[in-house]
Amino acid sequence: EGLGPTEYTAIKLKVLSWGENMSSVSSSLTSLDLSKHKVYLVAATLRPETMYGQTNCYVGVKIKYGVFDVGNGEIYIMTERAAKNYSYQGDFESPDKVVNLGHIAGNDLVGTVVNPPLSKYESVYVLPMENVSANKGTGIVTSVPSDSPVDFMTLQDLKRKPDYYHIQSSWVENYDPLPIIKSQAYGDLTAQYLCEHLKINSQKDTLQLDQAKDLAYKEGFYNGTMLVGKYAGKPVQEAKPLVREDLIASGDAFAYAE
Ligand code: A2H
Repeated sequence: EGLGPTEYTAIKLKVLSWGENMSSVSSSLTSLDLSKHKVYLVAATLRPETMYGQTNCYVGVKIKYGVFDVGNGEIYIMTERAAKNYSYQGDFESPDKVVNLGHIAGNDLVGTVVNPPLSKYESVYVLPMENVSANKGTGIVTSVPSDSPVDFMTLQDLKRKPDYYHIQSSWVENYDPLPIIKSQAYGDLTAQYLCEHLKINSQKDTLQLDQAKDLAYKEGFYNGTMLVGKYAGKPVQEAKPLVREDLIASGDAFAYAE
């Protein structure tokens, strides 16, 4: 990667209901009353302008997440590593303001329903992805299958083999990629175009997915136009920092660097 720190936008996906897998988790966490406590899965993104196209959220099933009371009346779920980094940033005067309430395995979060800010889909599912790294961002990825090739291929895998991935087909079948950005080269469903063009078959094709990621990112950034939202008609380059500022101002996101 580059020389400086990576400046992510941390997106807050509010937990609306826990999935069935949470029944195996310590009761102090599952009994957190979601009508009283504001609990969020926190996903790190480099493309805040794509949040209009969120269709689900991804976790690594084997990754260990922490549940953190961050002191402002909100509870964030992310890796312990990310919480530690975050505790030295933002509004915190001291890292001991962040209190670890317990741990959850990624697999326990699968099936949980969350609200993705700006998306047309108001409630989406937490789903398993093989390519989530525990050592990058928050360990949680919000899925934009219109513009992220790995998000698209993983969603395709889940739609094709729900039983194999231990998910219900109803968690994926009604969530199709949304056209949110268009470019001359790849149209308005960039990820699907590139996956078909490069003959990518599954989320396991990591080399081709890296290639598709680079192509999608460059074309989107330099030649993409927003199709939806407040900045519809504007170039992605212009919209990107504006959407980021809006998400932070509305309390739906915060800056996170590492
Ligand atoms: B991006 P970089 Cl639409 N493991 O957000 C694997 N991938 C992770 C991750 C983790 N722990 N944390 C974040 N990411 C993903 C949107 C998006 C992203 C689009 C297109 C491309 C894209 C929606 N998913 O990323 O290695 C997140 O997905 C490709 C640049 O730190 C995050 O931005 O450069 C990006 O990878 C961060 O990757």
